[in-house]
Formats: sequence, structure tokens, C-alpha cells
Amino acid sequence: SPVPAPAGATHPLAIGPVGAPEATVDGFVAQYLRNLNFDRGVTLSASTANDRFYALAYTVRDYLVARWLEGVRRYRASDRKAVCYLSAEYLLGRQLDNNLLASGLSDIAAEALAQCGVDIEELRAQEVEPGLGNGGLGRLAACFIDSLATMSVPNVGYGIRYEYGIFRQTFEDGRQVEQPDSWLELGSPWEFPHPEAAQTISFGGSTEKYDDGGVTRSRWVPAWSVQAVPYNYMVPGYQNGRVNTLRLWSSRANHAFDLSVFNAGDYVEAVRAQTFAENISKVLYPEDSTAQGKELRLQQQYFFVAASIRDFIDVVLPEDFDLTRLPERAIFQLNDTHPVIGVPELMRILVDEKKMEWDAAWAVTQQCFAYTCHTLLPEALEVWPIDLLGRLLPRHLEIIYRINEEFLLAVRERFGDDEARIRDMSIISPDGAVRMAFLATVAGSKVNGVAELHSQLLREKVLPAFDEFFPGKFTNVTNGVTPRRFVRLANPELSALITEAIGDGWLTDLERLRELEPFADDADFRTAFGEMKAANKRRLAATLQARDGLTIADDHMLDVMVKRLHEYKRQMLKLLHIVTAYDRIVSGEVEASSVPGRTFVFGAKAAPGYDMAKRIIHLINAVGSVVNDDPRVEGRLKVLFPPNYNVTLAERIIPAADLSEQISLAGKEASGTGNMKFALNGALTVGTDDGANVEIRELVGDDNFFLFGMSEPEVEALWARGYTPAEFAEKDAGLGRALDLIGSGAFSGGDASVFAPIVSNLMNDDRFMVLADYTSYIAAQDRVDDAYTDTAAWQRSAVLNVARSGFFSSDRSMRDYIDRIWHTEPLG
Ligand code: B1N
Repeated sequence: SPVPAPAGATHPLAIGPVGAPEATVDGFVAQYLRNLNFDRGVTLSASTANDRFYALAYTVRDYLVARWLEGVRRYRASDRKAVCYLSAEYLLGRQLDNNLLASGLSDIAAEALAQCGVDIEELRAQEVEPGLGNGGLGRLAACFIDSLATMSVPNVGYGIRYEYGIFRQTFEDGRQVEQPDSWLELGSPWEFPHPEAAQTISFGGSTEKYDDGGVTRSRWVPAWSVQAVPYNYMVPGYQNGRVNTLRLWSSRANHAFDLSVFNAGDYVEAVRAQTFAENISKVLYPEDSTAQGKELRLQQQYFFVAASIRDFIDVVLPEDFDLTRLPERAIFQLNDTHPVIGVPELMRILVDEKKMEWDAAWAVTQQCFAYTCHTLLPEALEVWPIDLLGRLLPRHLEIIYRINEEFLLAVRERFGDDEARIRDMSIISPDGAVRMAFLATVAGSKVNGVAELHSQLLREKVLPAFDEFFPGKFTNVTNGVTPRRFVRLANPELSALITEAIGDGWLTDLERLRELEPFADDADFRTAFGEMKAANKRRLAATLQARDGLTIADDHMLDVMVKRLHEYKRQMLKLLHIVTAYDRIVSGEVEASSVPGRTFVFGAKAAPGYDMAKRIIHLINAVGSVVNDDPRVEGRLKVLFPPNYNVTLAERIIPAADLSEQISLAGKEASGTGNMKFALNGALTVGTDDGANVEIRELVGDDNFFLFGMSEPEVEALWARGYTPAEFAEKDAGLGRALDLIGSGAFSGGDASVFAPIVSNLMNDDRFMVLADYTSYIAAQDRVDDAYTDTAAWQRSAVLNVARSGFFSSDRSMRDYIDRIWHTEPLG
């Protein structure tokens, strides 16, 4: 397809089409060898695995680039509205297989490499995944941009190209140790750097008033600045010829400026100042669901948001575009509060730079933003102290004050001088901090939660005054996951089974999985399904053996809890179950052979500064070593905790799982997305009525879901009555014994002090009511054991989980955002 040619071009190739290489084995081989020779500068026989991986990635890229450029050209020629997704995190996972699948080249590439005598498996293993996110929030952003490309919706994903992504986790004596994630060490073949298109991003200084032809205006006089260098990534749709863009910003020193401010003649100082600028995109903050309040974090946020908004206005939109019409062309979706500083930034551009009237600018701004909230945890809600914000972004603080003033004036007009209400709704908190969720809610055209229950609690409990003031502003969009990565790529065996049963087309129309329902009663299909699970377990076993030297028994139920380590997610509840199962066997209470063999698999990173989370990681490993070494439970119970859980490992673990642990305290997990991936891969869920579990259970049916624990209203009622966890330990003998074992040093070589803080926290505080839900959880696990012994019934349930989870495609989430929030249309 034609690539735009400059005026005056006469050579046919300059006019186009340059065209992609021919999509044949021969075409692929030729391009592959060309890349190896001309890009890597090596022959095949002298190449390293990294050379061969690079050449492969470049070859796949070559097929996609023409479509990408053509898409950009067609978008610019249209007047379509684009979704500008603003997210501080994108947890992409490896790109090679995804890009091969999207371009329809998987088979050709496999054959081409085979004919070159190159082992494609070895090359797959070369790719280091860009871990530019912490967990669900970052992975969600990656799923969403995949779906938008697949649905041909114009989208630019904007974010930060962290030089170091989420830390690499290792264990030393069972304790988490963090290693830097130097994912760029061997280069990154998928990115297109554009240092020439860098933007200047300013910070600090002061504001001043000036006379602009009789009008008094404000302007910002910043003190220092850095360069934001864009790195483009292709985001290919699934076999639809569409390629969208992910644009990640990297910070670089602004030389002219450094010389004047940082050095005063000192060359060495000036070069040192460069590191200061480069620090901004140096490292991802490794906290999931906690706000840090660190200045560098605010710098990161402003850095990427300012660069992104300017990019869209100055680079993507036509020159001299009338910005009063910006809402027709852009919707800036705020992925949590991290990009909310974009609100005063757009106001600053419109009012200070484009000289728009405040009210007109505010009308534009309100239509251009929408806000997604991802949590209810108070410690995760971002607030920025006004002194910090004022020091770093003085003009933005002034703008926030004015937004707040006008907003509170409107509140007074509606409700009178109700001072309590005014205090509760003020964007500036009583202790002098900017409440970013409030700012986002006031500014956004819509505010959404990420699952039905979460959206309801957001409206009713966290922001009820705002819901009353802005009728119709609050909505729900339940999260989703991309079936391309998490079904087709992660589970090719299941995908083949599905296609054999219902034909193709389901991968872009996932509700069609419903057609699988009758197959749940087909014994042959169930057998094939069982073989699929067994094959996936063997594949996982091989991975864990090679990666960590771990072994998995063939005939075990695989019981999996993979997610960030957080007290609200209750890995401790899972551990109490394991200790109880262990204790029941070693105490002779149950016959080892009377329960199905189970392998418990954990994957979890703890934020480096979160002591309790790290202690729980230590305890998981400690329980694991005792259980795994005890001959009395040999062949019955096993605990595996492979380190460094990431997207790549998730793609191996999830398709092999039988049981999915989704056991957060009701009301705490906003949605969860791992829960959806497991259900789509035919694992049954043991879960609380929390987040998207509620919707999973409604869809798959009570018979195919192990529900336990208090509901959110029951949790509230227990808090209201007064929660004394120790009472629960007294009432349930099994719980008492499990806690005693942990607290007495049974898993720490007799040293009670190691895990005593965990036990004492549970007995005396237990913020997330682990003890209150224990009895019900153990009962649910006993039901799981029973159910698993009836293989046919279990597999029937597993098939029904797959058949009824099509709703959880991120394509559906995107449809909902489009219908309820964005009102955009695909580029035909
Ligand atoms: O976002 C996911 C949800 O499925 C999860 O339930 C939710 O916990 C997760 C600050 C967060 N909420 N908040 C964060 C991440 C990083 C950070 O610095 C907060 N992550 C979630 C997708 O909706």
C-alpha cells in the first residue's frame, strides 16, 4: 500500500508502493537474511541467538510497517476522533508471537526459520518482556490497545519508556530480593526512536501577570526543562491490516538549558545534570495500589502527560486546528489518577498559550477527558501536597485553585452554604493537598469503575456527593482481557479445540464461545479438554524445570494464586488453607489418600518497601520447604513459588490451572483481570463476591464456581459491630492450630520470632478479615476436593466456564467505552 511521497518525487519506488516483503516462505527467508546481514552485520553462521532474534523481529516489523504508515496517513486524511489513552503503565509482555499472529505470519515464519536451520524456540526465549507496569492496571492498558487496533479504532497509547521496568524478583533464603530490570540491555527491536521530534517539558519557576494588549493574563515562567523523546511501538490489530501506535516518552537533558542553570561554567557539573534529567524516565515505581507522594513520581506524571497532549495537538492534528473543536477529535482517557495533571495542563495551553476564554477552555477540557478509577483503597488515592505541586508546577496549581473555586461556587448555588458538604467536595483537602480523584471527577465527562460492584461502591461510598451533583456522570465498564494473547497464544491447544468445535471467528467475537455449551455434555469433547489441560501442565512443568528446577506431579490438581502480593488480596488465607491441609494429614485427622493431590502455585511480587508483604512471601517459601520435604505428605501436597512472576510466566501458568484463587476481602479488589483469564482457560474459581468475580459467577453459574466468604454488606456490618479477629481463632480449632503452627516457628526452624508478627497482626488487627472468612474458605476448599474427584463433572464445569466467559473479552470493554464514554468510530 502506498506510503506518502514527497512532492517532486519521480522514482516509482518513492511514489510507492514500496510494499512489504512477499508473504511467502521465500520472501520471509530473503528478508530475514537481509536483516541479519545488513542490519546486524553478520552472516547466519556467525550469528548469535540475539542476532537471530533481532533479525526475526525486524523481519516481522517489515511486514507491519507499510500498513502502519498507511493507517497513519488515512487517519490524518480523515476527521475521526481518536482515543488518546493516557497511562503511566503498559505491561506489554513479549511481542514476537503477538506480532506474528497479528500479521498472519506464524506459519510462514516457522517454516522459513526451519529452512534456515534456525530454532524458533530459542529465539522466542531471547526476548525480554518490557515490564513497564506493576500488575492489573498496566496489563489492562496493554489489552485495551490490542482491542482498539483489532477493532480499527484510531488510538494512540501514551506512556513512559522506563529504562528499568518492574524489578526482577529473586529469592534468597526464601526472602524477596529485587534486581534491576535492565530490559534494554540488548536493545529493543520493536521500538522506533525519534530523538529529532523531542519536545521540551518545563518545570518549576513561578507565574507572573502581564498586560496583553489591555487584557491582564497569567503566564508560567519555568525554571528548568527536559526533553521528551518519543519512542513509537506498533500495535497491530488481529489480522485486519490495522496498526495503531503506542508512543512512550523517554527523558533526556536539555543541553542549552543545563549549561545556564546547572553548571555556571563547570563542564563536569553540566554532564552530571544530564543524569538528573534522565532520571525522570529512569525507573517504574514498583508500588501497586499505593500512592507514593514522591516528587519524582509527579515529575514522571507531568512529563509524559504534557508531552502527550502537546504531541496530539501539534503533531497528530493538522496545523492551525481550531481547538474549540478538540472534543470532536480527541478523548483523553485517564487510566487512574496518574495522568490527571493533564487537566490543568490542557487548560494552561488553551488559556495561556492559545488565549482562549476560561469558560470556553473549560467546556473543551471537560469534554476531552474521562476518568477511570481502579481502586477504592484509601492508601491508593493520590493526593499531592500543595507546596510540592506549587513548587514543581506553579501555574497548574493556580489553575487547579480556580477550577476548585468555580466548582465550589456551583455547589453552593445548588445546595446553599452547606460548609460540611463544601469541605467534603473541595478538590483541595482540609490538610492542604490536591485530591486528584476529585479533580478528575470534576473535569471528566465520565467517571467509570472497572466492574459492576466497584462502580456501585465508587458512586455510593466514595464519591456520593459527586454522583448527586453530576447526574449521569458515573458509569461502569467491566474490565476485559485480550483473547488473542490469553487464549490463542497462551493456549493453542484449547484454541484448536474450540475452532474444531465451533469454527473460527470466535477470536474477534468472543461471545461466540457460547456455542461450546452443548460440548460440555459431550464425553469425547471433555476427554479432549482433559488432554489439553494435561498437555498444558506438562508444558508448564518443562518451563518450571528449566527456569527454576521445580517439578510438578502429573496427576495433581493445579491450584493457582498469581497476582501482586497485597494484604487485601489475602495470600495469607491461601496459606492458612495449605497449613490446615498439611496439619490434617500429619495429625492423622484425614487419610492422605482420601484427598486429591494438589500442587499450589504462587506467583507474587511485593512492593520493595512493603514489609508485611515481604514477610508473607518469606512465609510462603518457608511453608513450601517444610511441606515439600515432609515424606508424610509426599505425592499429596506440594507448594511451588517460582520467582519473578510476569506476563511471560502467566502465559504458561494460567492455561495449566485447574483452580483459580480469587479470594480478596469483598469490596477491596476493584475488578481483577487474572480471574477472567483463568475462567477463559477452563479453570474453576474459588472466590469471594468481589470485583469481577461477581460477574463471573453470574455468568458461569453457581454450580461452576466455588463461592465463599462475607459479602461486601456483611463485611461492613461486621466492622460496624466491631471486629475482634481473635474470637474467630478461638471458635475454629483448625484455624487456631494453623496460626499456632506458624506462630510457634514450625516453618522457621523453631524460631518463633520470624513469623510471629504476621500472626499477631492477624490476631489483633486483621484489616482484611482473613480470620473471619477462614471457616467458610476451608468449607469451600473441601467442596473443591469433592468436586475434583468426579472428573467428568469437573470437566463439564470447566468447559462451561470457557463457554460462558466470552463477555470478558477486552473487545467488549472497548465497545462499552465507545458506547458509553468515547463515542468514537472505527476507521473503516
Ligand atoms: O487495576 C486493575 C484491577 O483489575 C485491579 O482490581 C486493581 O487492583 C488494579 C497505583 C494501581 N488499582 N490501582 C492500581 C497500580 C499502580 C499504582 O501506582 C495504583 N492497580 C489497580 C485493572 O483495573
